[in-house]
Amino acid sequence: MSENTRESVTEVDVVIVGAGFAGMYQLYRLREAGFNTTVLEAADDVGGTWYWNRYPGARCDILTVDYSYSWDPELQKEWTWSERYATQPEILRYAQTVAEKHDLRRDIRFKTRVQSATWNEDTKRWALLTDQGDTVSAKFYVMATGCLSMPKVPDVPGAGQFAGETYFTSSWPHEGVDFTGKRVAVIGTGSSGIQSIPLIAEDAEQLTVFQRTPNFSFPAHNGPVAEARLEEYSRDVEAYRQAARESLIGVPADKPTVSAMLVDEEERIAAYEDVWKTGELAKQIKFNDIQVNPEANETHRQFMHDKIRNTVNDPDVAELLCPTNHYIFTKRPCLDTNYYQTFNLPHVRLVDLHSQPITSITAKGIDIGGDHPEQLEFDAVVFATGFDAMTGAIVGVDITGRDGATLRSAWDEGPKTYLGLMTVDFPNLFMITGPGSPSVLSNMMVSIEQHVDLITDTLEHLRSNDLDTIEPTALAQDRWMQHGNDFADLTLLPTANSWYMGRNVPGKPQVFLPYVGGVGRYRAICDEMVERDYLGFTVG
Ligand code: FAD
Ligand code: N01
Repeated sequence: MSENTRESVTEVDVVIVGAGFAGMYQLYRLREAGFNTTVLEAADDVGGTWYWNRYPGARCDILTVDYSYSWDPELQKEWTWSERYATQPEILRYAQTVAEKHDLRRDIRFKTRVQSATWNEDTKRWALLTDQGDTVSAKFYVMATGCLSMPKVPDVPGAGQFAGETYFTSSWPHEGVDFTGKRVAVIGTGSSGIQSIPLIAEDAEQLTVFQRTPNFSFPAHNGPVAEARLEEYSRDVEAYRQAARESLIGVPADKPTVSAMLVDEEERIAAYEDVWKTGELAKQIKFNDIQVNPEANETHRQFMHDKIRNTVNDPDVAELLCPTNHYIFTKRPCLDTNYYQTFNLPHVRLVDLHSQPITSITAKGIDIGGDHPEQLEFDAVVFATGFDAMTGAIVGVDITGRDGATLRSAWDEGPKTYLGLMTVDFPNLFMITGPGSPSVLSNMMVSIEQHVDLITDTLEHLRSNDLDTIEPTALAQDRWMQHGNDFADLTLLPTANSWYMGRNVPGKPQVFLPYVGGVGRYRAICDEMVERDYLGFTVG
């Protein structure tokens, strides 16, 4: 019998699904704590996001000195990032270096996708069935499957009919793509589209960008990390990291204390100019009412419109690029290099899908309708259409908990969690940066490390107290969801058609997915929960 047959069962203490930054650190911590742990990963190497998203221009949008692990002081000292926002290959190399240094790969099974997971109430164990036909049985099960790892299925009429080259930014070919001399279409103008469009335009003979919603994008001003910024970081790295853990979004930054409506226009514009010149996501919100007061928000939105109008030569194209249907910072803002300038190039065209909607993708290209229907022909079509964010990869596994409860049904009307960590009826199942935690509203590295530390400490607590299971109470879960929704509703964030609200995926329940309270506040809540003997959890 081969090792991987349906009858083959591997027994471990903990199974982790996913070998991105979350799964890698979780493996390290659990191994150090003496838990027999295995990781199952669909890809053929570590890196997660940075393994899959290899499109031209892929970079992080949090300065990489911040977007890096803090748990390996030696690595922290030795590793130097070559740019403010490192490229995907450099971040992937970093993940691979960590895997090598800590010999992580020996406990990771690559090319193994988890299909289902079932809780057995008698044995108090999870059984995970893989696409290799074998089962991994574990007492504890950690989903480190990522928030932006399940690509959205293209909901464009005729998708799949195109006979030319088709690419997805979310699973770009490892060998790269040569667009030289080609007629290329890019669908989508979120962060992935905005990063890749200028570079695709450099090579393509013709580039047509299909835009449904324009986004706010700031110049990244990439280059070496400024000396002053490096100094701020290296003066006392541990203090800097601690400040990140206690901050709003996981990067040390002053909290705005002044209303945009209480300063004069000159001061406001100077603040917005500063944001434009700095290109740092973590330092973009200059006034305390930008995310809560439409009038205040409008002042920053108008500033951005002026910047776009001053950059794009054709006034009609500039207007199309000005976001008017959502407030600034209610969708994740983008960082770019020459995005708006790209529309000044003679071989680049912008198609506004509101006036000329896609009627169908055809074998030869894309047909658009409206008052001026056209049949456009392409050699390559790039989908930069995003992800089924935060819940997609979790419910992508067929998870069955106590008494046959399925996670898909439990989350029918939107995800329900306590602290974004666990769900009622699914004992011993943890989610790293799950819905209901700060997660994608933060520097993910900080949120990942906090969840991994919390999960590891929890498993150690159970072990040292001879306890087998942990699960939230229904009351705690209900109250946490209520708190998260109430908090989000105090802001403008739920008003946008964003993936934060699940509005990008047809039929997905519309609830605000991450916790808006900030990483510092959330950490304090988790710490208090532990101090009060796992308040809101039933342990047994
Ligand atoms: P991932 O890196 O997504 O890893 C999840 C892994 O789980 C994947 O390897 C996947 O193959 C595997 N997996 C999923 N389902 C299964 C299954 N059923 N069976 C087996 N394996 C499975 N965040 C920031 O904070 N700053 C940034 O600058 C930033 N830039 C980003 C840029 C891009 C292009 C994208 C897409 C996201 C970015 N993010 C950024 C968010 C990013 O996803 C996180 O920062 C972080 O990398 C997530 O790590 P993770 O380990 O939680 O998940
Ligand atoms: O995805 P998105 P993404 N027809 O959902 C459009 C992180 N990230 O991969 O807005 C036509 O933002 C869609 O239009 P609309 C970051 O957190 C970071 O770009 O739904 N268009 C939108 O324009 C980011 O927020 C970086 O109207 C369709 C685009 O496709 C998150 O990942 C880089 C369509 C999708 O944008 C997701 O970013 C990359 C359709 N049927 C990603 N369906 C950094 O810079 C969708 N669209 C660090």
